Amino acid sequence: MRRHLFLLLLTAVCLCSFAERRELTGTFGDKAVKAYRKKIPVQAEGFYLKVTPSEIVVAGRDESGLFYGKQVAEEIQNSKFIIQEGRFKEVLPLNGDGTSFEIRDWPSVSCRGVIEGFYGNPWSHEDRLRQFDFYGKHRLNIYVYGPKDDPYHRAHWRDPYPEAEAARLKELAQAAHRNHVQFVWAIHPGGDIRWNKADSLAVVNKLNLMYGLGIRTFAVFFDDIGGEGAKAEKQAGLMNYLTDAFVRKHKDVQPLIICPTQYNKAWSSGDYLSILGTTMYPEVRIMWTGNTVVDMIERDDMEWINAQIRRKAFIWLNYPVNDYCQSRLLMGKTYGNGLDIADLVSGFCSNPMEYAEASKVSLYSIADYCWNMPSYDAEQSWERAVAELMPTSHEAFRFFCKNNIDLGKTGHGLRREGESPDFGKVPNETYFSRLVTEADALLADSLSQPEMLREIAPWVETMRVLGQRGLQVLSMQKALALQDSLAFVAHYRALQKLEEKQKTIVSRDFEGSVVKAKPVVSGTVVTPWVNEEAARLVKEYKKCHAYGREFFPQQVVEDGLYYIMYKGKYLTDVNAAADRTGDFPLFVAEPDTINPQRQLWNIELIPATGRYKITNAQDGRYVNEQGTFWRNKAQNPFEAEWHTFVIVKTPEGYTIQCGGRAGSNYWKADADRIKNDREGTAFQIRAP
Ligand code: LOG
Repeated sequence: MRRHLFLLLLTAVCLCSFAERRELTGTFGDKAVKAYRKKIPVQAEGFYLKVTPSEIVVAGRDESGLFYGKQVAEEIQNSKFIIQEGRFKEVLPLNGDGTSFEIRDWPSVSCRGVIEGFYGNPWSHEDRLRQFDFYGKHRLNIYVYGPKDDPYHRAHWRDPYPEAEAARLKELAQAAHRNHVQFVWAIHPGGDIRWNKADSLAVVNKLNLMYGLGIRTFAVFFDDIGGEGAKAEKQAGLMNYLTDAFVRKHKDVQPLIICPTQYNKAWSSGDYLSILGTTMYPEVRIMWTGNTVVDMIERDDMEWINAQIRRKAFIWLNYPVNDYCQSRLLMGKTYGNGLDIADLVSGFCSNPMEYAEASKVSLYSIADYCWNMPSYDAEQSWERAVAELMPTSHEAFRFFCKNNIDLGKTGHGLRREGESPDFGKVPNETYFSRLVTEADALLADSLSQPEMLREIAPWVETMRVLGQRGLQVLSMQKALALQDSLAFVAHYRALQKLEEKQKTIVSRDFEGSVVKAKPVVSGTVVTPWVNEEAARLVKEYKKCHAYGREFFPQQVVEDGLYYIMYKGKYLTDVNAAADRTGDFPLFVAEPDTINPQRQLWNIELIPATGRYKITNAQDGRYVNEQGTFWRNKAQNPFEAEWHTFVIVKTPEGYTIQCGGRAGSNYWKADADRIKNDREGTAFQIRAP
């Protein structure tokens, strides 16, 4: 409580600044700050700050500490100083009114930063320059250069950079160093390396060229490869060779960093990791993404990997990278990493999105987390990031971010909670209108944060279209309730126009772009609701109205009951028994006159997938991709994602193909039953 009051007082006092104070600055050994030596934190990059109405003292443990301390001093001098609980490790009042105090601060993690390690469009030169200023300001101190689609990093790792690109890298290294950011250049030779002298020299040669550009720290990546290049002994041998033949030949080169092939627990097997751990020089740092490729890091996980590699792992956090879910922007809060792992890591880097500015929302929090880990508060940090990054349209940007949080289902499994939290169970006009108006507000503000806006514009535009689509769907709901078919069809056609417009929106449509994403906004909450509700309303409408049929998408098979036939035989539920699993329907020559339902199939378009569900009319069981009945409410409940089919009309009949997570095989008639096969059978589907 006392501390709270003091912080409040202090903020107030600092905001109404004093006339310029006398400044005394220096690093640990300097005479100017000799009197304060004992107060300077012992940790590298730490600083001590003393503020009184007439004086500011900034004493850094080293140059970086001084650099960070001076930034705080500048905030104080410019009356921009805001202090919140947990911002600094120690704040000590020197008097009762908040006018005089001391701050001692230092980082929790010694290597904190960013690894540009994603697939897709690498960041531009200007993106990177802006990043380094941002890192300096937020005390991130390492940047690892390793964009997968830079040919001189990976595909053509032996080749030198063309002159113009080399010059740019030199400029980048300088800009990084100016901001007290270590610039690490990574080489990715594992795809085609031959384990011989010539290729070892080729790596040394390349590193020497990069050294010539002013780069002083290097990494070697072996991720996402197989075959010869993936051998632990060979990789460890190369790292040791490079340490001897290159690193130790230069006084100013830092120890190497390796990204191993087995860079996460799920992909680790055999003695790969322990070979690295035992044979590679202990100063070589080893990167690690956690229990899986995309994972948040906890203490137990660190203990496990550190024991394998006999050193502290260097974390490569695959967040907010979106190269495997390119339609989504990950603008939510950065949460889930343990607050107690600082002493177990040798470094902590985030792999961001190819959208450099948009990534800053998360990188801001990565910086907070790494600087003062025990006090990290994901929510508060996110709020501050959002406010800082879009000061003029803060509310609109905040709303935009809240609608771009989750990744959806991906092979890597990470989900992020809290998307579109105010959408509600019964969607209403207010929310959809807000999607439109906040998008307009952001687009209108493109001058104040042009780089951010340029990146997110396709998503902002999509947010607006999504709002407009939602409004049309609500109007369709009303028209249907009023049995007003004219209005219903008119709104449906307006919706179609918006969908056409949505299809034209792509990101990164510049020359040479590797990836053009199709933006999706609120892909977990609002977008599926709009899509599914529209499809559901059309189905309802078609049940009782004929007007406007030509405007609705043609269904290959209209919802209803059908025979599914092959060579004149009827697909039949011979053991009709609800809630049973594992038996299968058979093709039977005779029509069933006693239980005709057993030969009738309910074929129904499911709005959530746009594919068909096929169930038997007798007992409601569905047939899965294997051609087997599968219905057990507890263990095998119907899931549209898995159990719906694409039906296509061919000259010979209809093919039935699995969709979504069940793969893409077809139903194939095999003797008297259905099997799952790469090639399909043309079935007859006809109404009774
Ligand atoms: C790649 C990385 C990519 C990320 C996410 C590592 C070590 N390597 O699965 O370049 O950005 O996952 O897609 C990776 O994470 N491979």
